Amino acid sequence: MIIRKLQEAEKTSRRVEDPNGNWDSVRLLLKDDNMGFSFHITTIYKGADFQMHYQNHLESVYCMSGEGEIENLDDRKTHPITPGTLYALDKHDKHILRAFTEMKLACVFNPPVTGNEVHNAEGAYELE
Ligand code: 9YT
Repeated sequence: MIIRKLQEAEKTSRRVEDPNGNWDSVRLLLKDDNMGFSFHITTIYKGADFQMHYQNHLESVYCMSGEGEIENLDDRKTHPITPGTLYALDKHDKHILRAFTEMKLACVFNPPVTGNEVHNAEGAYELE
């Protein structure tokens, strides 16, 4: 069994900051935990407005707090994100995330991220 605390994990290398200043993320579960997914608590900073495209991963995101929106760049539809909203990028959907306030999100990745990824120019993570 694995027991971890966010308050302790965020003091370690499990906490990563976006080099572009849009978010930070604490990876509570990573590939080497052998769960088949990774689990992250991600903070999106107020005013963030950025594109992502996880070509190699499926991602599910649950909003715990804050307000924002997601724009699906395939159909150009925009969806509000408020506490209780889940979005799942089941088609590797290319998207823009906008945070009107700071947002706290719980994110799951399949396959799991290793902890060393940074977004490439497409806003994707390479497979390692
Ligand atoms: C909202 C979102 O896409 N979060 C992704 C997780 C975060 N960027 C991370 O841990 O790399």
